[in-house]
Amino acid sequence: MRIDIVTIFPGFFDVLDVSLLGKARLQGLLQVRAHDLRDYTHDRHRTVDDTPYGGGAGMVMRPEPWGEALDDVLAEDGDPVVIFPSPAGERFSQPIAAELAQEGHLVFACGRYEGIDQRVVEHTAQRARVRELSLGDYVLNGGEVAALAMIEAIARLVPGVIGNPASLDEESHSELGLLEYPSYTKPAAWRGLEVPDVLLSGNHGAIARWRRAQQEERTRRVRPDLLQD
Ligand code: JBK
Repeated sequence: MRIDIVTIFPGFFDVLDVSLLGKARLQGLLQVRAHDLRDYTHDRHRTVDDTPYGGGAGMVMRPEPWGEALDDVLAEDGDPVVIFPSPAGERFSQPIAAELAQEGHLVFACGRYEGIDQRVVEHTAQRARVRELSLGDYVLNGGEVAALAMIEAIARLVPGVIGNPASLDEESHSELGLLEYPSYTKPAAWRGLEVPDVLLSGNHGAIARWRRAQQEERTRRVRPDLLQD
């Protein structure tokens, strides 16, 4: 999978050099390139923003540098999906991550300030598949951190990136709408706290039932919204 990112902070994406995704890049499973939006400006101050038409607080990203940056990135091979992380987008989720993991090429367009001139999204949709995706209902300073979270969620589902695909199966529980059960490892007693007896019993049926009951209890308690439908 190839991932291009357009941002005024390419350094944000240096973290993709480490851990599992760093290894996937070294193995050639993942190619990531961060492009500096300011390289597509032509004025001395490399200006990427301006005041909003209609008034209001904050600044809006000007369309021209975005147009040129996306011209460049989209001129290359393939049939990419262009993702605009935005609090006004559709909610990102595990099924969307799984869908995007099937793609050969993703482009993340990371806006700052009050967002990007909407015509950039509109124009891009005339030449590529576009998704406006939101990580959640809170305020970030820009799309970069949201893009990083989405990239991690998507890239780990690319075949070969995770060493043990069985760990992906277990997580499908969360896709099925329940939170995960609590996990424990050695020692069996630690600072006066014990691992639940059933997990030491060797009774696989009892363990599976206990874990399922824990998932249901946790979900009812902290995420009752997942049980609604
Ligand atoms: C938010 O994807 N988001 O959730 C996002 C992107 C850019 C700015 C934001 O405030 N929430």
